[in-house]
Amino acid sequence: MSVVSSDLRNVAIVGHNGTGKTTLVEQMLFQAGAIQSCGTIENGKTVSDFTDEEIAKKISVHTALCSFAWNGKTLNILDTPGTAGFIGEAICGFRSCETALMLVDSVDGIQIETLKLWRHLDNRNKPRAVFINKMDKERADYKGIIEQLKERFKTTFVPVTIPVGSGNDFRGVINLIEDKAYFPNAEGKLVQSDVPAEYQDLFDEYHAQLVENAAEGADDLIEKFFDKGTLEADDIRRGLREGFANNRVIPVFCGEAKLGLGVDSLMNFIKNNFPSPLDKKEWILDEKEQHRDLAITDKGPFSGYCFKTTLDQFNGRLSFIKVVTGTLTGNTEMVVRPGGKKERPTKVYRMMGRKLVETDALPAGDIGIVAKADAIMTNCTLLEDASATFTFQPLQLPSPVYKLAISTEDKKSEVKMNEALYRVAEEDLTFKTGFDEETKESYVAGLGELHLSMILDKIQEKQKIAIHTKLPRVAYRETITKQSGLAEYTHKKQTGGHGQYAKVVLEIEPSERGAQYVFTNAIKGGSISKGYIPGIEKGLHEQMSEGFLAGYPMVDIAVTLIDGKEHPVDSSDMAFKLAGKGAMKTALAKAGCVLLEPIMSIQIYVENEYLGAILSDLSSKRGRVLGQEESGPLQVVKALVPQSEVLNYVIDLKSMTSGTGSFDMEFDHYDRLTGKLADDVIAEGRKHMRSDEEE
Ligand SMILES: Nc1nc2c(ncn2[C@@H]2O[C@H](COP(=O)(O)OP(=O)(O)O)[C@@H](O)[C@H]2O)c(=O)[nH]1
Ligand SMILES: [Mg+2]
Repeated sequence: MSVVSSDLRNVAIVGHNGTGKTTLVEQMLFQAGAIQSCGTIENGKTVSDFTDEEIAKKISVHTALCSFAWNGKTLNILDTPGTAGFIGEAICGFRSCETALMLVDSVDGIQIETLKLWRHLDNRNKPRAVFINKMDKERADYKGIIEQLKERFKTTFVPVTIPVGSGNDFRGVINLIEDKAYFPNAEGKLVQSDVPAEYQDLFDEYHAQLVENAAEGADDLIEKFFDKGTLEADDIRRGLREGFANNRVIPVFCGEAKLGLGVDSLMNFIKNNFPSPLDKKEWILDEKEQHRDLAITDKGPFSGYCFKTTLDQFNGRLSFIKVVTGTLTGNTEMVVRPGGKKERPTKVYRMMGRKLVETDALPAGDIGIVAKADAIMTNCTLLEDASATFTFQPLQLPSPVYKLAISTEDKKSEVKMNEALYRVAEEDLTFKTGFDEETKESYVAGLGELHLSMILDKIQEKQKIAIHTKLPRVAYRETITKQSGLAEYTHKKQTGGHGQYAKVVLEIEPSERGAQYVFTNAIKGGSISKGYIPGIEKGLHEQMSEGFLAGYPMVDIAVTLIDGKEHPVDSSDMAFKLAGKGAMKTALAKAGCVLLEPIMSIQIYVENEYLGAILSDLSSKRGRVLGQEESGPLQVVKALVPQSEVLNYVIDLKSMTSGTGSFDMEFDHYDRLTGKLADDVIAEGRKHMRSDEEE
């Protein structure tokens, strides 16, 4: 059966870890008849938690796509992880879906990731609904949780379903729009019935609120509501639909995902009232790098983007594609930007957890899979019309803030480790790996401890290798503080036939911060031939990269070559390189070498109550606060802090803010390090210098 764009509903299921997202998706699939029985987290057989690590750890780590039919519509549901380290995967979900469904626990209410994900949805102005799950839990409090949401997020929450009973006694839901109740029968199947008489008062109370909130969804309905004091059923639906699509009202549902209670009311609301992709627009960058809206439409040539890539053991590279305009089929020829390579998919698929289901076509607004298209990477724009010049807005992902140095026992393990790490980095753009030339360490960088440990554990287990981690070395630098005065060095050796001879006289002085290296040739009268100058410079560079005090690269030095001497037979590039290096070393000894440390610019996002703790911690870390401003419910603190103090900031901030804080960090500049801290770094650095010399 072919799918039309107006029948599509794309929904990202988000929420704090353990609120029941994966279980809810399983029930949706079951009730829609897409699967014959329900797997559970406990037996490790759910459709959307299918990777070995997810089954073993019982948490979602990847975003899984499930496409299925529900009462004539096609739902693309993305089950996202709710743990901080895997926010990148949740962002893939936001990017590709027009709407989100936030799961909240009926007892725990708003949790850390609820807050953070809410902020992400706000930043994207994404329409969202809330499902208050686990109504069967003791002390479940539907009304209380809705009050908590209102208090916290200061927007209009409108209950669409309400629970019948609560905790042990939870037995069904009342649908306020339909004026019906749903209870499971003896076989566990949901049966529609009238609203129980003892619930009529509660129904009336909630229904009155529903009408009032629906009126807020559209301006003309507000007037109508004030005139008549109520709204007709169709107007209520329209008000909710428009209010939801414009992110003015947030419909709230309740249920028990484990048993499927409340799930069909939710799916029906999605089917009837969630916007189709045709009602929404995509953000693009035009040829002048200006942001523009692009309507999602089935007209015109195919365009779309890849929002996620997985490297599947059996199917090779799988590219998750959002179709924006036109239709994508196996025959669609497209150009891939950036890069400009051509691809033709041959086949296109829908997805059901790990299973690919071949389909004829993916219409505009649809989400599907192209396999083995090696030119397509996450964030690529795909265009059938090769002359089109726009690109789609890439995923707005957080950059890695937690770095570890890694090593293995032997070369063979290292090769295996690196291959595996590069594959992960291709799938997960919040993860980076590489070799740091300065500190001579291999590293991994990610969003936190759990993020990195899950990646490394999986590789150790699969490749049967041991990976050791430690905090990375800080990339200190060295520089000088005064003029050296004249410094000279003669390299002279007589070994059998040819000798070696070169003499260099130079002077060094500090240059401005950031200048790195400045070279002036002030030789008069040609005491050294021009041809030897590059050799001398090579020697200078070598000494600068080896450092003087503690083995760290030297920066911001101006070198003036003043004089020297050459020999008609015994001089060579090599001899001048060694003389240059020697003269540099002599000069450094006289130029007051000091250590420089990297200073990071950091932006910290915390709630007001943690501000005091954050500021005093920054000052104990030798940080300098540059400013502080309010951004919605958060305080944003900008500061400069030495890198050596914030290698573990992910962990420190987590404990200071009960996990609610977050931060971005980037290198800013180098600054002088003095006193005992500098002495310690120098002593440590000298140990390495000595062991290097011994090698
Ligand atoms: N009591 C109760 N437990 C539930 C319900 N829904 C899910 N769970 C359990 O909550 C745990 C977390 O569920 P999961 O679907 O993995 O949550 P996710 O992390 O949000 O995907 C599992 O042990 C589920 O069996 C529910 O409605 N009631
Ligand atoms: Mg899950």
